[in-house]
Amino acid sequence: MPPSPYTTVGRPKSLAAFERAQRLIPGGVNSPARAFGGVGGTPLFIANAHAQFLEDLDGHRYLDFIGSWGPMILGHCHPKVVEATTAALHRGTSYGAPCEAESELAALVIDAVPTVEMVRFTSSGTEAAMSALRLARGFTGRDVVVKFAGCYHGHVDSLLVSAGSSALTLGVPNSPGVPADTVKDTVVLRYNDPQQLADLFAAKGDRIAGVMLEPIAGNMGLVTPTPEFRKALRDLTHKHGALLIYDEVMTGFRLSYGGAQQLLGDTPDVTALGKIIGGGYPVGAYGGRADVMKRVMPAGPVFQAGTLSGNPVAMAAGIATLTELKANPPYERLEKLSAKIEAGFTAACRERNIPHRFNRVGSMWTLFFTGTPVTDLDTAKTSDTDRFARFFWAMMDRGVYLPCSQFEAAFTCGAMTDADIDATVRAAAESVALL
Ligand code: KE4
Repeated sequence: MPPSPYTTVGRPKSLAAFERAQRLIPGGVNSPARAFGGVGGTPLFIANAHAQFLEDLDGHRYLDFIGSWGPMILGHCHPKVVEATTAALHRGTSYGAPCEAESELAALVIDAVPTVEMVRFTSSGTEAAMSALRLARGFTGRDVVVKFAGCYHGHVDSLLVSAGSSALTLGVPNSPGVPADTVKDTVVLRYNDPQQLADLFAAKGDRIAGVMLEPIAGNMGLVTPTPEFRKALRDLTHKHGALLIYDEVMTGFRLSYGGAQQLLGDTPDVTALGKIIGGGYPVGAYGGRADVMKRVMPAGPVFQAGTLSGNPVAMAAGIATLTELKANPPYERLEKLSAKIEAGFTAACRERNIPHRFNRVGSMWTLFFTGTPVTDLDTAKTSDTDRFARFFWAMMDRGVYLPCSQFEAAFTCGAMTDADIDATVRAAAESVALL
């Protein structure tokens, strides 16, 4: 990957750090989404993060619109999260035995997410999605699962087909190492296509264990579901006895305190969660109807386990984060700040006659460089990714850190101020002029 001209200027410490990391870690990163594969150049190595800011090794400070890919809705080092985790550290970091913090966070999640009656914690969103899928198959006794092109549910073998996020960015939607047998029961449909879903159920309805989707998608860039699509999902899964699984790892506690399902008024059977519920620590969760969740071992026969599931320090971070979100909901202010970004970015593109689509729900948004309405993976892929890469680096050089791919959602941070948003809009106007 040739170093971008941007990164050789003024960021030599990141360059050196990346060169060292590449000798030690595949691709120099512990997750491909961070490798800047979609924008070229060298990933910036972060020295520290506070509130709405990231600071790289070379001392440059950026407004952080990636927020660790979603978790940091309150901003970095939120005092209440720091206080809670510091206290937890001194009580021991991992027990391998139950503790009350797990029930406390479970109670907060159940109180917040409308359809979750019981919940099990994992250590990542991938584990949550994988376990939800196994549970659907175990509960129904069926094998076929349905996902949608452009939706990403973590690196679950049976779901790494037309995955979104970095798999899409890196142009390898079907990963090597996934045996054909593993995905033979995975059907991939088009997002927002109710007819295709109806046709599948007509043909295989009695074999479908579950249908999994991002209820508001972020991993092909931000894509919203049509009411017709959502109605078909719920009606067809009900009619045929399949489980409807909402992957809210990204949207949970992000779009409202009750997630996308509360915003939309939807009633999935199982929900996968992650990111914000860990407040920056490794936490995933899956939950839903009590009759379904009671099939999870040791209450039921469906196996799932994890050494660090329910980790007491991670639980403390999640409890502090959700308690703060409940006591001081940031959603109205995030809506206002994000609406200003949408207005400013679209005005800048219009002024320069640059084809664009700005998709947004609350504080999740994507500026697509295409003139085509973006409603699914195919239309997302009409975007000019080279233009996005130039925009990304131009914004970075103006102190704004965006997601390093056209096919991701940006996250407005709760610690951002009106002045931060005004600066971001100014940076966009200058950057768009260079495209
Ligand atoms: P994790 O295993 O990365 O915690 O969660 C997987 C996952 C599941 N479901 C949804 C809807 C997700 O967005 C994710 C992870 N999101 C990506 C970015 N879009 C994480 C970034 C990365 O892989 O480094």
